Amino acid sequence: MKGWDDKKINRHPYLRAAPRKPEDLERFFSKPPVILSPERWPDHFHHKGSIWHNLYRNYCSWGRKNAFPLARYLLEADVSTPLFDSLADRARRFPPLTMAVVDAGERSVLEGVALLAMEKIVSPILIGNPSQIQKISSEIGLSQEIPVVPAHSDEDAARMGVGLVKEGGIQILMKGHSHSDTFLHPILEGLRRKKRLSHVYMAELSTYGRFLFITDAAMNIAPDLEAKAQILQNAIDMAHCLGIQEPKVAALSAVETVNPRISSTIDAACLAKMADRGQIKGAIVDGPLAFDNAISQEAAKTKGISSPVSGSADILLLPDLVSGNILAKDLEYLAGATLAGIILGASVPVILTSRSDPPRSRFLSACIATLLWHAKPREYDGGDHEVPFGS
Ligand code: COD
Repeated sequence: MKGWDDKKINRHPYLRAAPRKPEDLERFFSKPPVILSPERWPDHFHHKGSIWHNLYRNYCSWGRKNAFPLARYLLEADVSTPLFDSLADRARRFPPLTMAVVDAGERSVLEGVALLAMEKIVSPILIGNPSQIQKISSEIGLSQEIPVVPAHSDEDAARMGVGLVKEGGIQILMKGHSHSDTFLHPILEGLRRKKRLSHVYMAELSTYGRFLFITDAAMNIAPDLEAKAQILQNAIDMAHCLGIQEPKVAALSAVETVNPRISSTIDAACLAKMADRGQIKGAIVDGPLAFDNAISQEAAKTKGISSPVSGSADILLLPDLVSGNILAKDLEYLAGATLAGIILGASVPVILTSRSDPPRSRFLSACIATLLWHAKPREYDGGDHEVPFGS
């Protein structure tokens, strides 16, 4: 598993002692909690407001029962993500929203939920197989007081999640271990509004000083120009909600010149012109751009391109789901990006991360969902769920 890297574990006295198998839990919990003493942590632990600081503070009040998910979280938190940390801090200031988790009976899903519940970012409701949920919850020290709604299959769980949102009182919906398409069908049927639904991966990388919004890598398979314009507007609105006032958008293709044989170059050029004419609002859009000249001014200079977006793109609009998905996972696995994933345009913010994404991605996605909900509470709170897209 990605997070369980022996080199990383051995760097920290606490993690070295953390259990790697459920059987080790007993032995681990019998040790005195002094292993979590701040003197033994790295320097950045001491920064007030840092993840490490918050976790230590919370650990003191949660007790040792929660040490296991905490250890996992710390392991993954051994990546510096100042941008995500500051958004998480903003989310901590709000009272917890209620979040339903569809198909929750899987370890990394429940570890993400445990972190969120412990930090009181959300109040979770779990949907899925009750005995599976109970077994994993007790292994990881997740409170037994979290409500569980039984479901017999992932389709059943997705339908129930959508049903609960429509009944009211659920402000965020999270995909657990179900397949994306199984999760998305009932959402399209039940939570569609006037907007097209689209997905954004937010990526933070140590090599790039700002967030990268990657869209659409998980929902719209082969969008046409009209769909791309809507996907882009959703991402721009999301950036505004998170405080990026005039995001810079790179409409990506393989090259930076229009080539009639590469249709994504034509779409990208049209999107840039649509933004010039006010058909897409609130962003500086340029395209076509190739990935290198979108994120590197040097690369753009070498190719003789002068673009206000080069080197400082906030949003990457991808030609299709396949290229977007490969880019997001490349960044995650080869460049160490931390990702959060959100579906926009539904009647509540919907969290969609890959099933292999770590608990920390789920945690950060829920922080983003919280901020989005609070940025537009009237839009999300009790709106009409039945307005079909395109009508
Ligand atoms: N927003 C709003 N309405 C939509 C959207 C959208 N993004 N997509 C389709 N619709 C509407 C259509 O207009 C139509 O009225 C109805 O929904 C059904 O449309 P279909 O038949 O094209 O859609 P489905 O239900 O067959 O498929 C929709 C999915 C989102 C499930 C599909 O596009 C899909 O499987 N996407 C990829 C999901 C995935 O596997 N991701 C993996 C990466 S994690």
